[in-house]
Amino acid sequence: MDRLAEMTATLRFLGSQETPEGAKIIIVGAPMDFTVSYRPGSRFGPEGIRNISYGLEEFSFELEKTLDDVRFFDAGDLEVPYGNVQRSLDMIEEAAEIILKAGKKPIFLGGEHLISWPVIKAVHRQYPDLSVIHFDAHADLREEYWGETNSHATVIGHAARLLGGKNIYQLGIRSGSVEELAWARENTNLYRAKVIEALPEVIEAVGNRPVYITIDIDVLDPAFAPGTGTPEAGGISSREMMESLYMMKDLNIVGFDIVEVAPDYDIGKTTAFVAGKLLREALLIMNK
Ligand SMILES: [Mn+2]
Repeated sequence: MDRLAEMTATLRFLGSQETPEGAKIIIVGAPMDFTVSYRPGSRFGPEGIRNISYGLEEFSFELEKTLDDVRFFDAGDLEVPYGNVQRSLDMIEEAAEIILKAGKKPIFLGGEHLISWPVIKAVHRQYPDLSVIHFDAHADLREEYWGETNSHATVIGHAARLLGGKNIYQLGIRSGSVEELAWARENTNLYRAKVIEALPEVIEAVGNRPVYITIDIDVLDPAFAPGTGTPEAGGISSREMMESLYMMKDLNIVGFDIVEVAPDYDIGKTTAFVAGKLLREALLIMNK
């Protein structure tokens, strides 16, 4: 944990402790956006989310819980070497490993969606019966994208091959290739465009097993989350995403991330405000 304590942070998320001592949840920013297929900028996501967090209440009106009662530490951003994908992924995995070995729960802020892959790898080592609940507009099941196997379009494919695809639940998906759709039908649990209608079945299937939740903010309709690299029309509302999180509050959540927030496209910081509120509620739900 000393390594995380030494990380420099100019700003920590609302309510964070100043040191990792006694924290049960650790937030780490992974400002990486080197493999994106359209417009970059999610490297500024963690900073954008922290910035707006001071516009939120510590108290969740709906959960009736407050961040004051959550022992968590926002370690700041990893200093990923820009352009070096493999080294960056290794650093993210190492950070996740440190958190898990210390008996704490990791929350990662992207960055592009590929950052979930090294985190899921580390969490899976700790919890071999891990399931993943994946909120996204995109299937992210490609084997390679423009010749690269490590891409934000391949991340869930990697996870599915590691965990077994039937342990992957994909919600809100409304974009992908014909091959991805066929592969998903055979190998994962993909609920096309559906989120809240599909969740009761997913929650029942996961049961008490450890679960990792990954939220690509583009699962929301661009009307609710314009600040992202590859917006996709026809998504859910921020209300539906909040309700979904509340529905999962009794699950055994052992890791969590929010990815693909790109503040430079974020009119009125709308997307960062949604992501920040989701993060606050996730902290409150994971505080067990
Ligand atoms: Mn996506």
